Amino acid sequence: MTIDLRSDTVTRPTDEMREAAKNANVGDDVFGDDPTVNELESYAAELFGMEDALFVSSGTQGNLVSILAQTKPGDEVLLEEQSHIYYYEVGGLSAVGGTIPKLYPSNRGYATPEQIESVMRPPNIHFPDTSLFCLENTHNRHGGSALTSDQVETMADIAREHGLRVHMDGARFFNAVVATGSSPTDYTKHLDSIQSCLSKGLSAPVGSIVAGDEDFVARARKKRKMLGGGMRQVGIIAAPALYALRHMRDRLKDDHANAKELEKGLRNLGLNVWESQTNIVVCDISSIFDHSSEAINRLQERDVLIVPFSDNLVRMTTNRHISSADIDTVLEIVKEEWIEKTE
Ligand code: TLP
Repeated sequence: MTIDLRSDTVTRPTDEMREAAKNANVGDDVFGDDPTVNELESYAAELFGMEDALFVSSGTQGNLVSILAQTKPGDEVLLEEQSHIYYYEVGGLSAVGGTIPKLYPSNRGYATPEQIESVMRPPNIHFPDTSLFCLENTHNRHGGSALTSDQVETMADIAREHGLRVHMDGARFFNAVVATGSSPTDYTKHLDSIQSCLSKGLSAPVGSIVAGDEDFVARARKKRKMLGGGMRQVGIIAAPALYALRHMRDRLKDDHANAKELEKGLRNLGLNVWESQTNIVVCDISSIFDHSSEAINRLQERDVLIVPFSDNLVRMTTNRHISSADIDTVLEIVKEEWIEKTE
């Protein structure tokens, strides 16, 4: 049996989700007629403590419509230097939105006031308008690090002092909520908009939520339409998404516990591993291999799938299909393939 640690996006829908999809009441959502989507959007708005919410096809689309709804072409958008929006979203904010990114440094996703101030521009006729500040929680390329709500407040306050709006890429927002013990609204009260994926650890087959105030969501809805995301009898996928949002949040703690076991086990094997705060484990393989692809290929031959993060780093992501027995198996295979066979 393959042990798939490539991502939490590989999670398949549960039987309850398939059942919910089969039985969903549907209508034409572009007319606002789909009762299941409407139920999902109002449940999400309440859960996120925002005025309104929008169901979108993916995290990438959620971030893009959020940026488009809060900027104009030529604006500058502040992004963390390792952020998913900058790294992995095909440059959509520039290609589609006409905005330019400016990157701020951080310590695993948390930027101090000084770090944020260091990239702020003073008013000047030559400069673009800086209109949006984005943060990522949990932070993917920083190994699933979770911001606390106090950290989000500090970052958002500085951005606001400069007249910026604040967007959170919360693809794994509920991992942060579970890891810190804060409530969703402890975070969202500091935000203008949030994008949160339902298709990762929550295991829905498709979709993300975008939330914010009514005006923002109305603009985002129109941008989604522009991008071809006005879907029709979409209750078919909104029903499993609603199930995921209602019932799958608490289970994320199991993924975190398994990631912790994996982190500890790899360290016990003498490997250089980042501290794991949620469901992502990042390991530096440069003391053994010239390139991460070698480390990955060796595990793939034993049916363990992981992904590269750089020439030296690999990422392993726990998810609903990974048990604690699987972690033991992975550690045994790592010991054989990475340590014993390279001695
Ligand atoms: N991340 C995926 C890949 O794109 C790298 C993964 O396997 O982790 N924000 C963050 C922080 C994400 O990690 C992702 C997906 C997204 C946005 C985009 O979500 P989707 O894949 O639904 O467009």
